[in-house]
Amino acid sequence: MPRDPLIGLVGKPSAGKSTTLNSLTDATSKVGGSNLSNKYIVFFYSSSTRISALIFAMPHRKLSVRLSPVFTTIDPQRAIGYLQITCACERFGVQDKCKPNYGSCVDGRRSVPIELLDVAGLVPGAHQGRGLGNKFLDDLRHADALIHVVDASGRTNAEGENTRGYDPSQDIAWLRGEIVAWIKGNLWEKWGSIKRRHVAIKATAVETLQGQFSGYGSTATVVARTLDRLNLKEPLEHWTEETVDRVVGAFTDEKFPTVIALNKIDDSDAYTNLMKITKMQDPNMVVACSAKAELFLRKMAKQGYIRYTEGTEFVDTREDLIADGDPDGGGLKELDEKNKNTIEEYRDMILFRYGSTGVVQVLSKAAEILGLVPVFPVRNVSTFSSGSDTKVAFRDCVLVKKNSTVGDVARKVMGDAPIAYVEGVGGVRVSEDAVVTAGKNDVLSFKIGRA
Ligand SMILES: Nc1nc2c(ncn2[C@@H]2O[C@H](COP(=O)(O)OP(=O)(O)O)[C@@H](O)[C@H]2O)c(=O)[nH]1
Ligand SMILES: [Mg+2]
Repeated sequence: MPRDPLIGLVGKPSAGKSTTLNSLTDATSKVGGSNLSNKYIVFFYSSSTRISALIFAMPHRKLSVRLSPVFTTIDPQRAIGYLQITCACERFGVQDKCKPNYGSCVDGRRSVPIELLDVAGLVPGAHQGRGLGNKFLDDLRHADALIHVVDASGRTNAEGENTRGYDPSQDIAWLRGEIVAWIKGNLWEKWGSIKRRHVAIKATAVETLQGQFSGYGSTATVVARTLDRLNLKEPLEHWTEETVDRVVGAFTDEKFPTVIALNKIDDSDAYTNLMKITKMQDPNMVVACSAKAELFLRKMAKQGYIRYTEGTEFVDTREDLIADGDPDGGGLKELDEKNKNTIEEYRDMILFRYGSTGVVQVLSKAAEILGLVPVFPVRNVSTFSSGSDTKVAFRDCVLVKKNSTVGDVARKVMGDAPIAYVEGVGGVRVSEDAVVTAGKNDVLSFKIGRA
């Protein structure tokens, strides 16, 4: 059964992992309804044994239970963040009827829950067991993509201790190097016997490597893509150590695609580092952000001091709204001087300069490199409803990885229930082999029964 995607936050101590996690988790969007009596069995989250096991201590995942709304923090390191996507309701002009079970949808901008993992404890030398090295690397294997949180202010050194003028571009190379060294170490240690077995059983390179890499959550497809990318000529038994290094490097990039979050852009020292790193790295993989600012803005919004649209530059205070002609100031509370200044500063340093705090964009970027496709399982493909209440549309949304088929989605959503056929928009039958993409085969109704 396909797992739910999991995004890991990595980075040295004090880079801002926990702050980033909290800022993405503490969503002002409401979380689901406590409608446990809903009879339609949508195995929405039950496909994830982990979550269901942790929350309900449920022995079997086929239980038709919806998650209770209190699922923001699963354990100190795991949390549910909200990924912003364009909802299918917009395409069909039913924004008014759109009522997500989890997350929210405002005018077609939908916040979809996604699991995040704070992978703490990485320090240089982790692969040799330094710090929480082994624990870190063990956590890491569950992640499908990584967000590397980098302290772009240069005010913390490689170990996360206070300093000034540290070059944060070093962290980018160093972190990937740790992962590569860990995987290489495990492989190289046994290389002699791996080779002998490979020759003796006449295995393919994919089979042999997958045997070694499955522990990192790899699949044969990932290994095959890695080898395709390298286009190696020599058979595995003749690989030199240098070839093995290249294989491990390519596998790391394939298995752990990484977004670089250049954090702390509210700090005056960050700007030059930012310019430098954006020039060095694939600009498409780098996002500037301020987790601290995002956390602050969400908190102030939640407490009724400001209006803030997450992921945008739009912040309104009571004063702003009064100036705009609303004598009631939108019903917002009056800010004290200190918080007023902080908001002014964030506007100047971040919102007007970068267009947003960047944190929402960090998560979107991670979803993009993973190629996550939002799919909307419905009961009825005309009303888009999930239950008897046809006035409510698009209750559910699941995120699947790119190249997933309709059949993959069916198993994720329906578990082992026998599917008679699958209906798409317009009542057309959709093959279980059809690939789901954004806008195509992404609104599906699974009909239970024998075909
Ligand atoms: N200026 C600034 N400080 C931040 C930002 N994000 C985190 N911090 C601070 O950096 C320190 C370490 O943050 P934390 O999230 O605990 O880092 P972790 O060790 O990577 O989890 C804390 O004092 C945070 O307040 C940011 O965007 N800007
Ligand atoms: Mg932390």
